[in-house]
Amino acid sequence: MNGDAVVISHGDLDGITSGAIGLRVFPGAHFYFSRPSQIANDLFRISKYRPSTVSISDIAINSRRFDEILRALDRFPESTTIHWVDHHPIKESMKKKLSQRVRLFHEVGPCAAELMYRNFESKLSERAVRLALYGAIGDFCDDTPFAVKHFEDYDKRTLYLEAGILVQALQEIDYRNASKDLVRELSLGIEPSSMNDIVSLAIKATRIEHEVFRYVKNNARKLGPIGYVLDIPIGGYRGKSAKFSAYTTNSQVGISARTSDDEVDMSIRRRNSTIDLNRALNNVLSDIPHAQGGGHPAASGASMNKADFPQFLQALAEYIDAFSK
Ligand SMILES: [Mn+2]
Repeated sequence: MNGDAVVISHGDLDGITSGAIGLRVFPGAHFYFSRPSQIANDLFRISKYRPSTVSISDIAINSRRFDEILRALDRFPESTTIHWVDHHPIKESMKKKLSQRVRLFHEVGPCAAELMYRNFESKLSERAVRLALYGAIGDFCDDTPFAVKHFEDYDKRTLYLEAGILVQALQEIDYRNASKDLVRELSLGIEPSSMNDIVSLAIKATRIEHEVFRYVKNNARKLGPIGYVLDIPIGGYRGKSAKFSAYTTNSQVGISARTSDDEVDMSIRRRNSTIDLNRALNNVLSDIPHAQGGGHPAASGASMNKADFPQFLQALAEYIDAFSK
């Protein structure tokens, strides 16, 4: 693979659609999934192949791993062009440092797929707009000027159906294997409604989601402004069950947590609130050793030692109460 192009993206719908746009810009590129905790390692590995181009999309830059990422970027030959397109919050100082080596296209608000489209627009056909819109729907970034303008060009309801099929099917796909094919198919312009296996999975996932809702309704607990549910008896559905926890307990923030051995890992969502969850976590987690987390203002995640979870809930509840006053 020496000298080839490489596209790296995240495993959720925005990641998959921004990756598919990457494959349209760089046809024949190798495709890999990554995530914030893995990207430095993945870049180290890929640098050995001296690729001509690397396109990274929808991968948040973790401040704890920033130095590692810079070291990995230094391993690439000068001749490698590296594009990094992302929409997760990042410190201005890190942005500057990163820009010395990569072509950074960063904006908070739009999804990564929209940013990929806008960054490479001159090399893309109109088909890629639909991918950008599916990513926007997937990441709840469908109210940007770009998205609103382009929804007018199609029947928006059909776009939501196509994107909804993908969102739902992704709950039931082992993303490292099966979704690689999905990225390829999307990059070829195949619509989700034409992928029989994806449609079946989407229906299955939707039925399971209704069960998850009933489970959360019966099992979510409340601590002040937080509704939370522990260890739902089914894999995945974490963002959804976090959201349901907030609603079914009439709370501003919902958490769905999964415990394993000594660790607890959770998805966090807000409901009828403007609180910035990424900022809240930065604040609250700094007092908890070995904890990490962050993400978007409306959707974040965190992990920590199981024993610290009650203290975390209490601290987050106090932070939310102080914010709402
Ligand atoms: Mn995203």
